[in-house]
Amino acid sequence: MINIALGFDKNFAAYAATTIKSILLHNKNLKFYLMHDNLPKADIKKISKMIEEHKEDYQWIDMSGEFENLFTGNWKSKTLYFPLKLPSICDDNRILFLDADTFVLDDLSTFYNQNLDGYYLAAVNDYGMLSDLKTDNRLKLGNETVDIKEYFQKIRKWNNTDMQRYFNSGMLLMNLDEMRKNNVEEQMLDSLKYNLFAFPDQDCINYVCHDHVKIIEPKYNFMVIFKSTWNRLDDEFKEKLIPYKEERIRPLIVHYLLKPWKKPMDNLPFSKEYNQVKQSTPYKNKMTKQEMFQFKISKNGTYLRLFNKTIFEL
Ligand SMILES: [Mn+2]
Repeated sequence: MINIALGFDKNFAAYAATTIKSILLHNKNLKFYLMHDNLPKADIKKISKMIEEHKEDYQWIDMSGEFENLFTGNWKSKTLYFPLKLPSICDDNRILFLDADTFVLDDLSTFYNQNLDGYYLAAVNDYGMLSDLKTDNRLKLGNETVDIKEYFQKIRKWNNTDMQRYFNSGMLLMNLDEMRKNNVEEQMLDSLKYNLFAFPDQDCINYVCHDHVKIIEPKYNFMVIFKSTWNRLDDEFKEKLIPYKEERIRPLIVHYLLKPWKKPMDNLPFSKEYNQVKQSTPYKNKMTKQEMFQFKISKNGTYLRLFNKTIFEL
């Protein structure tokens, strides 16, 4: 049995459905834990039916009363906090948490059943963040902004060595037994009371689990990052990632920091396959707000698109 958890609201239902469908296409004997924030009944019905058609198991968890009034940064959705509660939501020994902007390309079972003895979880180093640390980017922190280096080095007090082990929270293979044994859920919820985290869920999980994480290869959370972030990566990372970027080798899990449903970004790694899979979900004809209305001003082009029709382009 493979337990898989996702957390999402109405805005991400179509993309969560695509993540789920990609898992269903390559895997068997699954149980989905679907944590949602006020998801309309119509969405619950559609996604449930899709999973039932594959004869797999699922459970909806209504999180609408939880995590009120916490800082959510640019994400503006409290769903990002949902994975913190998985040790008490799922009573099995492990679970795979995936963001609703991920895409699974293969059988998860060997990966899922790997040895996690002594670890709280397995995750992939956030190589995009290592690259962004070379910039003067400013991060939202409550009502203020702070320089990215100052945030990590002075506020979080994570030095370069710590940052090599700083993991991305879009894919977390959790050892729930070990987490429960060490009250990790309570520690994480507690840490939110005394800390303001710029990347709320991710920094909170890193803060508590840092010394107990098994850092694994990027192919288990191949992050599709901005071009400028890519250009600043250390050569060592670039070399490792290029075969996935060029679709010569299939990673197990793709994580879209740049979104494959936003045009004209549809030339991203594995985005053709992503959109094909999205076409086989109950959301194939549904356009989300992002898809209906796209506006961009940049050096490379300025355009306004409504319902996928270009209104103007410069
Ligand atoms: Mn994500």
